[in-house]
Amino acid sequence: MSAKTRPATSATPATTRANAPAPFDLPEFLAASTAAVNAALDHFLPRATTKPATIHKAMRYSLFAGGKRLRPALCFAAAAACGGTAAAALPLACAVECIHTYSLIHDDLPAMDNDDYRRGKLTNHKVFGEGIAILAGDALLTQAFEIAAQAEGWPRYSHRDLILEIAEASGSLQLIAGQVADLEGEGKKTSAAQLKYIHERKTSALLCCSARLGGMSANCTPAQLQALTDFGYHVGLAFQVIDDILDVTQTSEQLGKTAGKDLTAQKATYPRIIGLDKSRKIAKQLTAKAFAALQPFHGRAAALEALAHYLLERNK
Ligand code: GRG
Repeated sequence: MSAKTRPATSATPATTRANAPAPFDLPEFLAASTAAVNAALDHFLPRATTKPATIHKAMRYSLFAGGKRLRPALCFAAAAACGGTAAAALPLACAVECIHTYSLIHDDLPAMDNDDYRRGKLTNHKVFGEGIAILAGDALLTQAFEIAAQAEGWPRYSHRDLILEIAEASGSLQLIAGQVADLEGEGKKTSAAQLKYIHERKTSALLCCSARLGGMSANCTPAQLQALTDFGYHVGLAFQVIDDILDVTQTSEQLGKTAGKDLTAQKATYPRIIGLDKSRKIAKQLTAKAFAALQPFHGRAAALEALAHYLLERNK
């Protein structure tokens, strides 16, 4: 990472002029964070030629298909807010991206959402077949724990804490619970409360976990960890509301996946339940709550603020 995008340290000037906050270059931060995580994932994963080559090709195919790398960026940004380094957060940033990619591969399977396109490319099962796609997802899930185990330990957070954090966010009470409720809700009338339950687990849990892991990699205080939890929770919900909006307002080309899928599958979404205008309002309110959660950082969370704003305004 360049000096400009490196997490803030006490040597980082707080202002460029008196009373003016330092401008934060989010595109540069995202580019540096993506480059760092891509290089590290390439290092951590077995080569595509390693036997059995099919599975390693399939894992790499989806992992390097051009995802936005938002969860790693959140992890780095949270580490920076707590005075940590990108280097310490790197294995954890890679681990959450492996979990995320596994969930997308499985979500796209015929038994689930049955999607042909993801990240602008054919889905994993379309290229490698269903059996290998299931195994590639399984292998990425396992790989996440192998990578996380290679992180340093910190005085306040042991490897046990890191592993528990990732397991809980991706287990049957969170990520999987959200997917189960999503599957079971298809074609049924869903209340706003049920929808929130799905969003909290399917989307917010892993985004929240990414922010918390970044904080842990900086040996954050319990108060900072709580602030990151509140931030990640609200930003995660806002992210999913925007995702639902984009599904009905953007084209498949813009999204890199099949647009309008939620409507076709009769999925519960905010636009479907409360309409587009109210959905946009809710996304803004959630983002405001995420901003408010950053107060304990006293202006040292520029990357997190910029990310929350970007996630609200994104168009893909
Ligand atoms: C465990 C099978 C299984 C599923 C868990 C995560 C999930 C539930 C399903 C994946 C599909 C989905 C709509 C998830 C909600 C979160 C979300 C909007 C994911 C897309 O994240 P982006 O936009 O994707 O960050 P990229 O491709 O940019 O990384």
